[in-house]
Formats: sequence, structure tokens, C-alpha cells
Amino acid sequence: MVRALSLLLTMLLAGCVGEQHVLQATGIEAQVIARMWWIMLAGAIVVLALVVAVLGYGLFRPPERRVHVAAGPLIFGGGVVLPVVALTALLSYTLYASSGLRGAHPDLPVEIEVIGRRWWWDVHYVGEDPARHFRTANELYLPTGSPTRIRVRSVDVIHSFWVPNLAGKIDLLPGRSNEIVLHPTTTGVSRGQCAEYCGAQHANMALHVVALEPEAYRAWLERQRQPAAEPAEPFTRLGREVFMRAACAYCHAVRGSHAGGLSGPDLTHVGSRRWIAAGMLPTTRGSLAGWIAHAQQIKPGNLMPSFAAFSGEELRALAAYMESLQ
Ligand code: HEC
Ligand SMILES: [Cu+2]
Repeated sequence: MVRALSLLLTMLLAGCVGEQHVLQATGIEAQVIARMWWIMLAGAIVVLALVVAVLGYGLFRPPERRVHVAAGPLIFGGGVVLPVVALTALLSYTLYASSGLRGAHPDLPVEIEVIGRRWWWDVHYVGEDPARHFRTANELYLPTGSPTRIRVRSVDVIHSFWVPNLAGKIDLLPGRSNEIVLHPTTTGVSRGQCAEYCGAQHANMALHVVALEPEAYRAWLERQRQPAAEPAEPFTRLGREVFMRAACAYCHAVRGSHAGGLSGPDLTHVGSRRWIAAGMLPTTRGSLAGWIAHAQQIKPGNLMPSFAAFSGEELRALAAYMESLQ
């Protein structure tokens, strides 16, 4: 019994982690949603309290007084008038509050395109000048204090983009674009998660949103636009050789090299990302080597094969090269 209770408590408390939490809003849209949630909760509590009070009266008062709760006016008032008034009030409030959520920024250019893939997020920084476009994966950097317009679509099945601390959900559909505006108010990292079942690895399709001060955000953009750094040491040069010799470039791009594959994440700056494999592993040399050799064991069914045939040295060099792509 104690164990069951502590398990339940642990599970409930685990839900309080702030990085992915609807009620710990760090974005304008999420603030509207959180306020709506609290007002709906307050409304529900008032109605419940009234119902319980009338029920308690009916159950526990002496019989001659109990008849009051069976009186016509009370039944009509509590059964018809009260629900109509309460629901109309809450409905008008939610319609009013949610009307401001979407589509409030018609003039804003689309800054980012997020493409849902099984089972990771392909993130394109678009903007006006095509020469300055770049791709990254499973990671979205945004400036605080201003809205960023994001277009989303899918190239395979339906996914759903959901970063609860910042905004509501938006579906990623094949053959159709949707849009969402994210407007972070404070710096920090929020976790997002695919919110529409999309196959075996749906649960391992996370992304992280990093909100930075505008100045730091611009600096990040500039760094990401650079092509990959030239390997500085013989060991990372060996890693690049292994990369180009193996099938990696068939699916992965490293800008500034011959690797131009598009079906997997862009690896130009993979070493600078916090996580790989859509939030499954922190980016370290060890996890990179583990992923390359055992992608199918770590994330069964994902669209990268395991590469088990490398020698120990080749694998270490390859992981060092990946890590050096800052
Ligand atoms: C058939 C296509 C394919 C080939 C070949 C391939 N990969 Fe991948 N790779 C993928 C896909 C797809 C993912 C994303 C998997 C996921 O997260 O679901 C990925 C993910 C990765 C990641 C993690 C990137 C991130 O940001 O999450 C690294 C690192 C990586 N691959 C390195 C390699 C290396 C090194 C090779 C060559 C030895 C290689 N890949 C060969 C398709 C491929
Ligand atoms: Cu999914």
C-alpha cells in the first residue's frame, strides 16, 4: 500500500518537471492557455461545490427539511438555469480568449520551417535570403521578446508539434502547411514532444526549444550559417575520411563537404546540439559512437541502420569528427 502510494506520488511529481509543462508558461500563447485552464478549473470547482452542497443537504438533513431540495424552483434553477448561465459564461470567455491565439501576425515573414519525419524534426531556417538558409535538427532557437512565425508540414505521416511551455499544438500534415507563432517571454530551454501517434518511435520524437536574448540569438544564427569546420587534428581528419567512405553521406549533409544527403538530419553543427536522435541521447563522443554502431538497438525501427562493421579506431575517429562539428 505504502509502495503503491509512493509510486503514485512519484508519478504525479514527475509531471511537475518545468521543462515541459502546460502551466509553467514562458510564451505568450501558453500564458493565455494557462489562464484559460485556471479559470475553467475555478468554474468547475464552483459548480462541483454547489452540487455537493445540495447533495449533502438532501442526504443529511432531517426528512422534513430535505423536501426543500426536491422543490420545483430549485430543480429548474439548478438543472436548467445554472448550467446555461455557467456554460455560456465559460464558453464566451474561451471564445474570446482563444480568438487572440492564432493568426494574429499576418505581416510577419515565415522564419522557420519544421518538417516532421519519422522520427525526428527537420528544422529549416528560411528567411528572405536563400543564400543564408540552413538546416538543423530537433532543436529550435528563438529570440525572446518577439514573435517568430513557423510553418510546419510532414513528408510522411501526421505528426503534431507541441511545446507546452510556449504554445498549443499544431498538426504536421503531409501535403499541407500549417503555421504557428511562438513568442517566448523569458530565456531558457523548453522540451517539446510529438503529440500525434506516428509509429514505433513516436515517444522518442522530442525537440528542444532554446530561447535566447535577441543578441545571442543572432550570434547563434551566424554560427549555424557557417559551413562545417575543417578537422583540425589527424584523428578528426581520419574521422571525416571514414564518414565519406561509409554510406553516411547518402543520407546526411555536412555543409562545406561533399556530403549532401537530405533524408537524415543535417550534421554540419551536430556537435553543438544538446541532444541527438530527437532527444534520446545527450551529445557526447560516447553517445555518438554508440548511436552510429547501434542506432537500431537504441531506437528500433528508426531510419538509420546500425553500422557495426567499423573497427574500434574508425568508430572513435568518426565520433570525434562528429563531436568536432561545433
Ligand atoms: C539510410 C540513411 C542513413 C544513413 C546511411 C546514415 N544515417 Fe545517420 N541518421 C539517419 C536518420 C534518419 C537519423 C535520424 C534518426 C532518428 O532520430 O530517428 C540519423 C541520425 C544520425 C545522427 C544523430 C543526429 C541528430 O542530430 O540527431 C548522427 C550523428 C548520425 N546519424 C551519423 C551517421 C553516420 C556517422 C553515418 C555513417 C556511418 C550515418 N549516420 C548513416 C539516416 C542515416
Ligand atoms: Cu508522433
